[in-house]
Amino acid sequence: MRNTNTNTNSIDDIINELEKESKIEIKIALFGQPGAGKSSLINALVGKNVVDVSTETDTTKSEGEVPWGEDNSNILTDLPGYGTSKFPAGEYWDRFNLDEYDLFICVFSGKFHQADDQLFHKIIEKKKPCFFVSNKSDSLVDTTGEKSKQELKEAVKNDIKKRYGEVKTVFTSCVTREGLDELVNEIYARLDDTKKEKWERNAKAYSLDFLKRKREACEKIVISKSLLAAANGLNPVPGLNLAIDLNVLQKLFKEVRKNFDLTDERIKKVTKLNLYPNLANIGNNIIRSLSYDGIVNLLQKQAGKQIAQKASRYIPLIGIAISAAGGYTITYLAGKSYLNDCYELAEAILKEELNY
Ligand SMILES: Nc1nc2c(ncn2[C@@H]2O[C@H](COP(=O)(O)OP(=O)(O)O)[C@@H](O)[C@H]2O)c(=O)[nH]1
Ligand SMILES: [Mg+2]
Repeated sequence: MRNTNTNTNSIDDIINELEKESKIEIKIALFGQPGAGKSSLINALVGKNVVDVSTETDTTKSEGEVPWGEDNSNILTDLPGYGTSKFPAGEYWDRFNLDEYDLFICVFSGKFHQADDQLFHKIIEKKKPCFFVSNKSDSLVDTTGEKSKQELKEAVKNDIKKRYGEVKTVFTSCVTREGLDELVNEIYARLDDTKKEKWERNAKAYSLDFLKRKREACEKIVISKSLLAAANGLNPVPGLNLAIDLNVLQKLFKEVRKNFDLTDERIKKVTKLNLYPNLANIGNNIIRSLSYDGIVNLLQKQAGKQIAQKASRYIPLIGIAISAAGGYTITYLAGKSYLNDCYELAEAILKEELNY
């Protein structure tokens, strides 16, 4: 028997919320000339190499859809050339279901390419959120040596403005990482409110500010999943008042770890750097706490020693906190402790990347 009706309702609400949240899709389309750096930018947004970057710029093919993030529910798409014989303009929009996209990013390097003009007009006509990325900003130089980098950027912006009016242009470099934090934030600004937090949880952080926001966005999931882990386990075994569902916690930990992109490989790499003494410990915790035993260990730390050592899905709480609220506090503290470990390690990695 579940505790009370009100309790059951609120748990159902949480389950509904989490289900809704997991079904949210973020779909972003990148287009632009081969060699402009679309694949490189996709990898930069995801934070790892998910698509091949081409060395032969004139033969680069479109990669198509790249699913990534929690449940692969984020999609970055590299759109092929518009209005070619293979993809005629008239069929293009429907063929790639472009109505479903949240955002369009036109990528170019150096001068804006006339060939992308038609598709961009179509996007504006359809009132879809869009902006420009002028990539390879590292190699933006005036061959005559007369103009400064800032002047070159102004010239690019003016060219865009003349064509399309006020549309944002972000200058990026996948080599120096210039503008990548701005890119991540410009995408955030254009997403629906319902999608913003998911973006914060999944996109690669290029600034300490974004990493903090990532932690906050993750904490909301920790709160609801901790409640679920405690409430789901209510009376699973006759004679026990409460148990904690380890399965729910394990999934939560995996998700948080993924949001901070802490693969075993990355953890080992950073802990070897010996940036500060505690880092190796934190890294070990993150890896170890993914097993049922590790989770029980973490729960015990929050609750004293009163949780039974039992590596089955449900961990009974004996003699303490005989209420869902008590179970929730313990699971929440465990979840938060896991999140803090992930954050601390990710912060050390980012500071290293930013040469702090
Ligand atoms: N200098 C410089 N080269 C870049 C940058 N971004 C991508 N590239 C290079 O440009 C080439 C084409 O990149 P790719 O991402 O495959 O372009 P795509 O055809 O638009 O997908 C590759 O050799 C990349 O390494 C950048 O910001 N600066
Ligand atoms: Mg490509």
